[in-house]
Amino acid sequence: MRIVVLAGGIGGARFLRGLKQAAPDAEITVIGNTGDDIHLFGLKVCPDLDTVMYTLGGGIHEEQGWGRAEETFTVKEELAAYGVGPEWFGLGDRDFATHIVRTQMLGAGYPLSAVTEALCTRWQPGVRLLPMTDDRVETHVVVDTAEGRKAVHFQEYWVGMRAAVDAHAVVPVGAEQAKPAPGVLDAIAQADVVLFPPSNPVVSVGTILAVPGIREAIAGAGVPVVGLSPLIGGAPVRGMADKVLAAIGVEATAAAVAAHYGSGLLDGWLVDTADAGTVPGVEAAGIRCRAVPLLMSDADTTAAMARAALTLAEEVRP
Ligand code: FO1
Repeated sequence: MRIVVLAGGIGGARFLRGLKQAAPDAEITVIGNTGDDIHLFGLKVCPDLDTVMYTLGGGIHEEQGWGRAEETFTVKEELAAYGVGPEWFGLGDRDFATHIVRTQMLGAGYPLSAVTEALCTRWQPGVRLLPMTDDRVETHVVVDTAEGRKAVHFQEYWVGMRAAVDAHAVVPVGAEQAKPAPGVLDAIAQADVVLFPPSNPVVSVGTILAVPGIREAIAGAGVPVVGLSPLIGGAPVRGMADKVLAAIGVEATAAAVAAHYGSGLLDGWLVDTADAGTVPGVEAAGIRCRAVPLLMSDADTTAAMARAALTLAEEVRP
């Protein structure tokens, strides 16, 4: 079975671990969000691609869900000693090596997709990890600051400001000019099922869908598209998805996110048992809906979620 998964960071990566356990023989292609990418210290950092690669490759810092395990921060301390910031983004020594290799290869003319493939040769994530595009896309968030209303890089909003201020708009800068990376449209065309994991629907899945051609390819693939709600009981399980959902005028509920993706895209939607009351409403919107436990508390629960998504996909298969 060929499965395509649109993944962001922590939630998507954790779901993928369960999907691999639930469907060990499946051929999984991950279309990774690159809107979170940031240039720091002359290096290109790809947080969502690295989170998937490290999580599935066994190198992730498990509690954090990002960055490497057994990390040290000597380089970061030395940079701070020179007064070179930003200090709010915690890049560890092991993680720096990934960004140095990536930046070196990009500088030699390799596209991000080739660089990602090369990095995955070391990590063997057990999935094909494709960036959504090889072109530069950076998500910026419009906030009010002491200097007035301005757009800041997503990481500055998410990490630097801890999303403590309201987001007035979320803009994937460069998305309109971006092209799907090599292999992305083919993977969607050949997929037996497409999954939207519990990633951030605005800055992760939403950013991937903003690359011209990707949404259309998924909507037109004629195969089941099934999503899993990143919200349980009206709140994000982790992260601050509610902050960016508010920016686009979408209520932070499982049903509202399903409606946001729309029945033109989604065939099935899994909500947590806590939100079982929303099932009829989602089904009335033309999206088959089931309530199952969605808290990825351990590997077996996550695998059960993945199995439920694949089962729902078979139920809605045209
Ligand atoms: N998230 C934080 O909350 N604090 C950090 O200092 C931080 C550093 C960091 C470094 C590398 C990396 O790949 C991810 C990092 N993240 C950090 C997480 C990152 O902001 C998010 O994983 C994604 O951008 C959102 O999914």
